[in-house]
Amino acid sequence: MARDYSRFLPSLKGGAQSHTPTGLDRLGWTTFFTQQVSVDELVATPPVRVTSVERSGLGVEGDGVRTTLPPRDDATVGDWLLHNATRPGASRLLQRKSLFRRRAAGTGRELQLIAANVDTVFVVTSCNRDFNVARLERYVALAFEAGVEPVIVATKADLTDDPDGFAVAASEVSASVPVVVLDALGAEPKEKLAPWCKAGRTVAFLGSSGVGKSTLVNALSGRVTAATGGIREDDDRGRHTTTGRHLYVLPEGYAVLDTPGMRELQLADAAEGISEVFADLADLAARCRFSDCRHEDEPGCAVQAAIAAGEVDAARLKRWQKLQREEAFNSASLAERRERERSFGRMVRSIIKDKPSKR
Ligand SMILES: Nc1nc2c(ncn2[C@@H]2O[C@H](COP(=O)(O)OP(=O)(O)O)[C@@H](O)[C@H]2O)c(=O)[nH]1
Ligand SMILES: [Mg+2]
Ligand SMILES: [Zn+2]
Repeated sequence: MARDYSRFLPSLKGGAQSHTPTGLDRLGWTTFFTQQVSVDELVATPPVRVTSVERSGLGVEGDGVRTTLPPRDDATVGDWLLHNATRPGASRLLQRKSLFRRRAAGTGRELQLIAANVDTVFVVTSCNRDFNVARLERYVALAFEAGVEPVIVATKADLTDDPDGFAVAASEVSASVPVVVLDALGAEPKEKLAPWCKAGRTVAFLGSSGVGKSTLVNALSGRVTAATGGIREDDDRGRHTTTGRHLYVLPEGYAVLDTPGMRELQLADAAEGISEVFADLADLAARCRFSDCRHEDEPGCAVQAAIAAGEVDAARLKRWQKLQREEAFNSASLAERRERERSFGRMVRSIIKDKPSKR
């Protein structure tokens, strides 16, 4: 029996897309996901994308489907699920192209899922006191670690005399990260961000509160989609409040994610992302005489040699080392906590085993 499942096959094959995508395409469905699913599964459990996460459940959207699934910890906004209409809780979560996570603030410090299947993240700062190279490096490392392409966007170009100075400073974060400087309230955003806002793609915004993320979302969508101006989306401890994260599917056929501002961003399990941002330094370090070189006063240090030659900024080395220390501390404490939990489990099991009644 021939079944028509052509609507599940992405019609976008990359390259120039002149047509407006329909159905699942506009939600970001690609062959990456088709490959994970059998035809029978596609028909029985059609794909839906998580467009919002609330305490009460997951808002999902598919081709002709818009519903709410029971809350679950393993899914986040941007995820794809195979919608099981008879047992919604059993809907299968598909493997992700990319995943943003962060260490939760507070005592538990567990990893929180922020967003899945994002193609490009606009790391937003503004041409004012928010601008901070160390913070940009941190966000870009997070993006690299997540498997997402970062683009630095510096807003409020209209409020500075020196937009070019900010552009130059931002371009020093990483040679492989594009930089866009713009006035988010002006006419520029759509055109300047167009190279990354293509049909079938998903873009997201990261950055501190007040830098203009929601303003950009509204500029792209051409209407008021997200609330702007001092709306508290994140409490003092960096927890998301119920105003949550939303994925907006725009008429142009790409999806935009507006994430709450993140006041504290601790990197954990992000060693690769950090090495990618500081690839220039990591390459140099590989040429130091000692493999455990601290790049201080060791003989044969290629990093210090590059600093002496004026090829590398000493402050950049300091920021790299600080981020590495922080990441190592956070990752180690996670590993230690897991180990404590394991040994506690072992102890409980041995107590149960040694109970007098068992003898
Ligand atoms: N002059 C100017 N104001 C901006 C620009 N971008 C954002 N704003 C203003 O900055 C405030 C915070 O913007 P919002 O989009 O809410 O920031 P978010 O917290 O990152 O979502 C709002 O009052 C915006 O109108 C810009 O490029 N130029
Ligand atoms: Mg906002
Ligand atoms: Zn060295």
